[in-house]
Formats: sequence, C-alpha cells, structure tokens
Amino acid sequence: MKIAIVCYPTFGGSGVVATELGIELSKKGHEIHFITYKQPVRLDLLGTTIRFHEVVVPDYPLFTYQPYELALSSKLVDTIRKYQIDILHVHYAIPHAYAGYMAKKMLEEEGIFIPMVTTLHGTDITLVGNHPYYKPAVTFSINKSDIVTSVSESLKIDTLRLFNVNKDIKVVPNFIDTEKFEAQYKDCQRELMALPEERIITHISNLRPVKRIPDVIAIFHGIQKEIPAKLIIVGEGPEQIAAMDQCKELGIKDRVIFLGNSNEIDKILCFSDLFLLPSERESFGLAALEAMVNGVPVISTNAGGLSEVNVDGVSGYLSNVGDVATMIADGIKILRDDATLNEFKKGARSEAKKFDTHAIVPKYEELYESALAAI
Ligand code: GMT
Repeated sequence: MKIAIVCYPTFGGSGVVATELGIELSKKGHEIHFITYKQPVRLDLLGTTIRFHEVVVPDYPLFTYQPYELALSSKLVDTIRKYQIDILHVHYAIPHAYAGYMAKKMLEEEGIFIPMVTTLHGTDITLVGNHPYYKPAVTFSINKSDIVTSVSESLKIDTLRLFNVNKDIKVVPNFIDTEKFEAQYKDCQRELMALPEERIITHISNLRPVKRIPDVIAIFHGIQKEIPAKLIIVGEGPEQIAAMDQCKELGIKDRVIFLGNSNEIDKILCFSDLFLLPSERESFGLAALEAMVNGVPVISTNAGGLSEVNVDGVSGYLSNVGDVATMIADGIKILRDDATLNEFKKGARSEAKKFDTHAIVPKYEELYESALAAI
C-alpha cells in the first residue's frame, strides 16, 4: 500500500508513534510518505520506501496567524495525487483530521477517493480539542474520518464522554520493538552519570504542567533521603526553570541533571533504575513503555491509560494523582535492594512485551484494508 502519514514532527509521543509506525510499515514493503512541516525527529531512514514532504507556510505579513491547515491540505492533495496514495493516516486530530478531510473532499472533485484514518493520541481530546473554541471542528473531523483509532481504552472512553461522536472507535495501543532492545547496549556506561552506590532515577517528557514536574522533584527528594540517587530529567518545556528553582530550594541541585531534548533515550534508559511519570493525565504513557522495555520499573499515577501499561506491583506501582508520599514509599520499596529491583526490572520487560510492534502494527494494516474495501 502507499500510505501518507501526517503527524507532528517534534519530540512528543504522537509524532514518535507515527514515525515508528511509518518505519515499521516500510519494512513490511509499504511505501510511506510523511507529510508535515519538518522531518520527524526520529526519522533518519529516508529512501525509496520512505519519503518526507515538507509543508511550507509562506509568511504573509497581513496575517496574524499563518494558515497551516490550508498549506497542509494543499500539500496533501498534491502528494496524494502525484504518488497515487491509497490511504491517508493522520495522527492527532488537531488540525490534521480537519485538513485531511478538506484534502479528501478536494480530491473527490477529481474522482479520487481516499480513506482517512484518524488516530487520537490524548491531548487532542482531553486538553486542547475539548476547548469550546475547537470542539465543533474536532467533533466534525472525527465523525468524518473513515476510521478512528485511539491509543487506549481510557482515551476511547474519554472521547465518547467529551464529544458527540457517532463513529466506532478502535483501540490500537502504542507499540515498541521489544527485540531491538534485547540486543542493544550491553555496557550502559552508567559510571558517566552516577557513583556505583547511587541509583539512577529518570523522567522524560515535554515538561508541561500536565506532567506535574513539581511532583517528579518532590518524589526524587523523598527517595534520595533514604537511598543515594541521581535524577535525570530529559526534555524541554515551560516547567523547566521552576523545576531548577525547586531543586535549588530543596538543596538537591547537584543531584539533578537536566539533559534537555535527546535522541539517545534508549542509552539513558539503559542505565536508569526507576522511571517517574506522575502525570495529571496520560492517554497511554509511551514514555513509560519505553522505560519498561529497557527494564526500568515505573512509578506513575493511575491517570488515563497508564493503568493499561504499568501493572501495579509487577512493572512498578500506580498511585492517585498527587499522592507523592505513596510514590516515595513505592520508589524506596523498589530501589532498596538489588533482588527486588531485578524482580521489577524483569516485570517491566515482560509487561512491555504485550505491546510489541509485531503484534500491534498488523492491526493498523487490517484497518487500512477494511477502509479500502469500504470505499
Ligand atoms: O505527552 C505529551 O504531552 C505529548 C503527547 C503528544 O501528543 O505527543 O502525548 C500523547 O500521545 C502519546 C502517544 O500516543 C501518549 O503516549 C501520551 O500519553 C499522550 N499524552 C497525554 O495524554 C498527556
């Protein structure tokens, strides 16, 4: 099949999932066309079966807001027509499903019929899309998609609760290539980051308020009182400065390393002993799954789809949002001795296997087939 994928190209779960999906589909012989404003950060495999088409929005001083949706739908029309694309798969409803629907309608005028699959990722539903300013357009574009998928049962329930959706939503969870991780990094070089007696605790996100960064720091602060440890924070975002101030105030500045955005997530997770994800909301928690596949137990909240990924007492522990005291106690429980830590590491790895690429990607292929058959 020839598949056009629209996604956000920056650091962030939806873009990562879309990119990994494109890469996997191309390995299976499909021709993949990424259409977005920048080459996706995890996409370094351009070639005959993966192409990237840049959406350029000309800057016109008269406009306060440059019309990205317009440029995207025009680029979609051109690309779909030129490469005779079979399927359009848009990741993140805003504004991709909206622009995709316009492209579909424009192409219909020329007698070209292309099914659109929309994957809902989380914040497009629970945070941004739910705003009254966007809601009618998001509802419309979900209902006009040929197939709608969500990355967890929890997100499906949220979508049906928040929007007047008349489409069946198929749950296709996020995925990870578990075989790849078994082979890589025999030597993690953890000595670069911490002393031999120190545990390494990690948090990776876009450092937005929804991730509850003050809780990340407070949990680490509590754990390191009992167990020598370092905290590595990966990612960039609006909470970073406040987080640095909090570390200074708590007197743990020297134990917390802010690494910024990184393309070496797996290397970092390789030497991590514990992953913190105390989010307010999380439709799935791809970062938790990435930790787990690297054998890193997860302390998370039970918000959204996190309980579908992190299994309490097996791959880590779950708590209510804001229950920092329990998260500290659970972190200490996991890290206190090597035997317990190794048990949780094993548990994390084996739970991650439920989301293996080879089990999940065929679900998307089946959906593409059924959308094509229905057209
Ligand atoms: O977590 C973020 O803020 C980024 C966001 C995104 O849109 O890229 O992530 C969402 O999609 C990921 C991939 O499906 C999910 O794993 C994340 O849980 C989800 N984030 C939220 O729901 C807050």
